[in-house]
Amino acid sequence: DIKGFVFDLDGVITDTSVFHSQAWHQVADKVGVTWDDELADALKGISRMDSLNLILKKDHKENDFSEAEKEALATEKNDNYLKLVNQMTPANILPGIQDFLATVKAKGYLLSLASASKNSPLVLKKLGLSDYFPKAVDPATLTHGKPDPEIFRRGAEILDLQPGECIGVEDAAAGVQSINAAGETSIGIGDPQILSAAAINFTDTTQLTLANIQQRLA
Ligand code: G16
Ligand code: MG
Repeated sequence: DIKGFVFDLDGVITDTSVFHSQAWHQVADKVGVTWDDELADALKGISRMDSLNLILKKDHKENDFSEAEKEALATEKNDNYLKLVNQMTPANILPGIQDFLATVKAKGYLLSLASASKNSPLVLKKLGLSDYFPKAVDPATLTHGKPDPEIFRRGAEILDLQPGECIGVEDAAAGVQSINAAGETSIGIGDPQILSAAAINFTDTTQLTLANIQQRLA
């Protein structure tokens, strides 16, 4: 029986995946790496440093920067990102998400957060959703990022649930892989071709309802 939901944040609860992309795009331009949609998708769910390394690798620039220079580029991306986050309000919650959270909470399901983002507490606060997520995996404590199962496994653990009792909700291919490898039921929200590994595909957040989930699992 499903007893809990382990949520990704960026791209599922809110549209910050666009902000992450915008912030990285500026850094890519600066280092002379060509930006495209495929790169933007590959960065979803990937930690800050891993993202920078992926960007540099795309145009074979991974050896062109010292560790200190890479730290500076990652900080620059985060500064770009925080400028966008600081303008956020509850209007940035994706459609249907607030209703879904309220419904599952009222029905007694447990909720936890499995976001790779070190900015997730701030983002939840800007959205007014912190109270739904008293339990969150701290990404700073992880050994491996998505697609490794560690983050979603911990998302179940902090709820005292077995992975089989949890549904993980993701917008990134790396995140869906992490959910599946953790032994949870995966919901992928977004392009069904990119998220084909998900047990359940929804094209957008308005489809995320308990009725739709029950229908797809039946
Ligand atoms: C998110 C984003 C990624 C971002 C990562 C780290 O993961 O999808 O693009 O690189 O967090 O974010 P930060 O630089 O803020 O620590 P998720 O897991 O919430 O989708
Ligand atoms: Mg995401």
